Amino acid sequence: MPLRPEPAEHRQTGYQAAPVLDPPDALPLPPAARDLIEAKEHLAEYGLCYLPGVLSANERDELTAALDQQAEAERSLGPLAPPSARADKQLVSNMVNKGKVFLDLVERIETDELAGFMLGTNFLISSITGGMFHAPTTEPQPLHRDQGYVPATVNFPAACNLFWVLDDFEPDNGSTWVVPGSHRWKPEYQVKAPPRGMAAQVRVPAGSVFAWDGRIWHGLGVNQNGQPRRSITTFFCLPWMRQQENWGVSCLQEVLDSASPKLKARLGLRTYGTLGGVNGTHVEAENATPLGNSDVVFPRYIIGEGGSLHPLERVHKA
Ligand SMILES: O=C(O)CCC(=O)C(=O)O
Repeated sequence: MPLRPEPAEHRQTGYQAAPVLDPPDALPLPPAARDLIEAKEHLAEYGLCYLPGVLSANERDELTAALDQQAEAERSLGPLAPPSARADKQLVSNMVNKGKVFLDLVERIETDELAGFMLGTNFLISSITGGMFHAPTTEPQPLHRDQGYVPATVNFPAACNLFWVLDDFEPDNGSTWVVPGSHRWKPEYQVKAPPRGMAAQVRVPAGSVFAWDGRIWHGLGVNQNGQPRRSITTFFCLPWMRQQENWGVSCLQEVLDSASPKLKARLGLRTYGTLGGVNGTHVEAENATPLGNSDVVFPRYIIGEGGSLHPLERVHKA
């Protein structure tokens, strides 16, 4: 007998995949999930789920008021306004820096459970974005997969979206088009968008969390009635992937100073194996383990050529 290695389980997360759908058919839309257990079952089967009644009326009002205020402030920045601030569908990006109320979504039980189910316990914030319509639109967004930059042969979720729904998502106000079950298609169907006729438009009540697997084909609908259809999108990824926002540069120091250890870890300030360290002058790190995960402690200086010391500068409020 030639010497051969022993086969072993190699999954990094507890995600349980449903069987491949071959031929690549669309499933019906899932019903509302009754609890987190059912929500996870829907994620495995349909690749998406929505769980109503997650945000209380007060939480929804607070998030809506904070989003409205932020959106208006960014629209008022004149020539400095970010590109989408004056568009009919305004996106408010990098919400990590825009209020604790948005960051609190990351630490909720629903986030731990749903993103953790798809990505394992060490998942990272890839981006946090608010969205609202200011006027009707004419074109739907092309169908796409959020992990379109990951090779199609990757047969597990590498990213996932959790939408915190602040206004009812209805076909008239541009609710999301989705192709349920498309996360279970073979890789050759995960590259080119399927015919639009395979997609269905969701109806998700305000106060829900609406989640999908990064492999699901989907796209924003056409807003016909000019209603705002507001939401906050928390987008997460595996701990060994690049994040959508370059937090290392753009996260304000004030935010890090007041962040809980869990939030810091979600922002990437906990090493994952050998990834994510900040190397510089000596730091006293209480919890550092040679090959395990540990909180990143910023060194006072980065060491340059010839041992020159460069203070580690971080982004502060002006
Ligand atoms: O807002 C939606 O319904 C979907 C948005 C989306 O898929 C995107 O912006 O990439």
